[in-house]
Amino acid sequence: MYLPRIVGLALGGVAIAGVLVYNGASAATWIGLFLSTVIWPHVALWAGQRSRNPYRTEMRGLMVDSALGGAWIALMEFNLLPSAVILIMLIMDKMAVGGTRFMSKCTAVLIATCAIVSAAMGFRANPYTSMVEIIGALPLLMLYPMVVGLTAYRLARRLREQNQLLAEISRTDGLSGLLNRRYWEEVVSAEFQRCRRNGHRASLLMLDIDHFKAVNDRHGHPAGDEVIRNVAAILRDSLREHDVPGRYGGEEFGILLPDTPAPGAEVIAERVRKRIDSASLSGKGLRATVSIGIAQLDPQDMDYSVWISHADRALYAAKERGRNRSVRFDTPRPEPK
Ligand code: GH3
Ligand code: MG
Ligand code: MG
Repeated sequence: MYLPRIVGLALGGVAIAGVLVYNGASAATWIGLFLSTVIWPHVALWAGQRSRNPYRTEMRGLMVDSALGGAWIALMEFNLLPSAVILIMLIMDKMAVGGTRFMSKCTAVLIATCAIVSAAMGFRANPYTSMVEIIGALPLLMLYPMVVGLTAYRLARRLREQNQLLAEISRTDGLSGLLNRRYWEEVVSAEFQRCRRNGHRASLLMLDIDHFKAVNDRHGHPAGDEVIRNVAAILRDSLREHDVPGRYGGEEFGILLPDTPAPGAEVIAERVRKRIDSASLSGKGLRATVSIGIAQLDPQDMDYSVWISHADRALYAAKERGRNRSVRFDTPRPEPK
């Protein structure tokens, strides 16, 4: 609230000064004006930065703004235009920040302060507004709504950016940086529908790290995590731009290969497998192999989960046949290597 407050109070100060000049106010009143419009915003910033609950401190600061506004309306002896402008600006920004409830609370504080100060002054009222006072109130009337509008826009934009970030985080698996299972399956489902509509061919790979439990048991979970991260990095590096890898489960990955019939998928699977086989997968030089199941989309499949289960069955077959290999669904013999 620092910028809108510093601008709003400065402009409010100008509006009030217009009246004080006209009324020939005392030195004490001028000092009061200086304190409440020039010094107070800095005090509010300082208090907010030191606070353990900056939000609550800021809300209290906004209430102080209203109290000060009420006091100044009484001190201006209800000079009509500046009083009305200050009142409506203080209502508007409270509404923008905290809705009708917060606005009502602050306005009640404003009215109470105004009543107390006015009573102390013997309820003096002098509502006539001169030309000088009209001119003094104009900057507040014209500029402050722009500042509040800009602040609201900036907040809305930040909210949108944070929502986008949140959406991205909710799609991503934290360890590997690949899509998480839920979103990867959504992409597979969408591709499944697309291929059914237009007759395109696509394939899935299911990849599982071999004897991964042993890696964890021998080298510890952090080393296992590093292996998972490095396998994910190799996947990202060795796939084409429109291929979609995801982390399906613990040490199991799914890879969607759009516009790729089974023979092409086998080439890609072998490329990935060999790269992982020959790579060092941790700082300590850990090695690991993977088994890969391959399934081309079958137009007979009822839904995408059948397609995934075919790739899974092929993966199971690759494990059965000795691991560190890729196997195509429905192939009678292990793939020649
Ligand atoms: P196989 O060759 O048959 O796949 O043997 P495996 O040992 O890889 O298979 P298994 O499914 O028995 O073990 C998988 C292990 O992966 C067990 C689990 O502790 C480990 N694991 C799963 N998720 C993570 C993870 O996020 N980090 C680490 N470090 N380990 C994980
Ligand atoms: Mg495994
Ligand atoms: Mg597994």
